[in-house]
Amino acid sequence: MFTLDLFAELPRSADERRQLGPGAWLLEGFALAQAVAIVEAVRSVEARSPLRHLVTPGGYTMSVAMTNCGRLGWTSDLRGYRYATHDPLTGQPWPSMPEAFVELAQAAAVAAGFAAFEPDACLINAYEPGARLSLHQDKDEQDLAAPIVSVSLGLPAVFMFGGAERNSPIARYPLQHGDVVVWGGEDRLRYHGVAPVKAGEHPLTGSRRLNLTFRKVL
Ligand SMILES: O=C(O)CCC(=O)C(=O)O
Ligand SMILES: [Mn+2]
Repeated sequence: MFTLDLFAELPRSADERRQLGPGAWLLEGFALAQAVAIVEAVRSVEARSPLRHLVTPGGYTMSVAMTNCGRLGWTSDLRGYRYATHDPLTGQPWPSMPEAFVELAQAAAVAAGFAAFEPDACLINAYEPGARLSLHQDKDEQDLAAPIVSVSLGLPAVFMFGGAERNSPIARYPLQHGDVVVWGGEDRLRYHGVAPVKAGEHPLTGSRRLNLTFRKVL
């Protein structure tokens, strides 16, 4: 109720780190201070490269809407998954990655023990209630030495973190607004996904959850 809502809005300390694996960390609240600026920047990316529901090579339309910023952007169609320099929807290069995004991703990587992270792609995922991301590996990147840095904003979600095999046991971690998950090293190819997002309203993002994953492709 009223008191509980107040507590839910209290910023958590930025130094709560939970180790999820030898090379995997949940950095609670790590992106909270930059949240307003990130959401604004996402709006300007969306204005140039709109969110869209991609089709998988198997012909399935994804429930998560996606766009990108950075030198490369992840995309999918019936021909396969790939990174592209240009947005297939507009024919234009993806909007550039704001310097503040790079700095946040680098700081999170350092906090998780990965120095010198230079992301060249930022995939932006927008989840409306009910949207989900099924279990997958991030393996379209050539550089598997670099970690994945994943920033969550808006509505909460449950992150499913499996193992090296599709049928490995799956741990479930609640992700809140401002949380950052980093996985690399021997955890780099772990299967992961997001359970269906529950309906709700967030002061900053309204009825959606935003997620930004920073990757080093080349
Ligand atoms: O939304 C998330 O928390 C995870 C996103 C993800 O795994 C991806 O974009 O590949
Ligand atoms: Mn992923």
